[in-house]
Amino acid sequence: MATREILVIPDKRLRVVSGPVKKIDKDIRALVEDMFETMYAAPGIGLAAIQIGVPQRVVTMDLAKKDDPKEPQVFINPEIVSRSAEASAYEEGCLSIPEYYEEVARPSAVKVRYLDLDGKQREVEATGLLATCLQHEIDHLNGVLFIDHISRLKRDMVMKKFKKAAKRTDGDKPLARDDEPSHHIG
Ligand code: K1U
Ligand code: ZN
Repeated sequence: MATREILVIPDKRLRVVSGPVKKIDKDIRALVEDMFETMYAAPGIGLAAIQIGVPQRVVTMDLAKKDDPKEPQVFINPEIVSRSAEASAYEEGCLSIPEYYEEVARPSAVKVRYLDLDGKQREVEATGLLATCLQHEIDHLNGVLFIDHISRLKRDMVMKKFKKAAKRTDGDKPLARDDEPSHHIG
């Protein structure tokens, strides 16, 4: 088990559409373990695999109240099969957009089909926080972020702030191969 680094905007990998899990094997089980460790450490109530750079359709979640026993849930290849016409707004956060919270309106109920860790097909009729969190995480699997559901003005402001922060910390990082300058002095 390991805690993995959570990608933060404007990291382009957060815009990748994740691929379906074909076989639930030991690698997927190890990924799920790492996702729970990373999610609990953050701390967060949900995590999509792409947030740790793995483009596979895997989501972990735990909506248990603070001080209550853990309620870990895994959703593999989740898909929304129906959504309510009625919408409700909930203040959302995102581990890939730290310390930014904004209200988002989404369908208040969704039916989600998914595979559990044993490969069994299941369905859940979600309302409340579970409905919000499932929609937020399934968005991640499709390269969509919750700021895509807010006004352009607010989104641009958030992106500007995080782009500036990324530029500041870029100087601290060693160059990756792709970032190496193409011309050298001396
Ligand atoms: O996907 C993520 O980035 C995780 C995100 C899930 C989420 C939160 C709220 C609404 C929709 C989806 C988070 O977990 S943000 C952190 C958070 O909400 C939280 C952290 C600690 C205690 C309670 C909540
Ligand atoms: Zn998120």
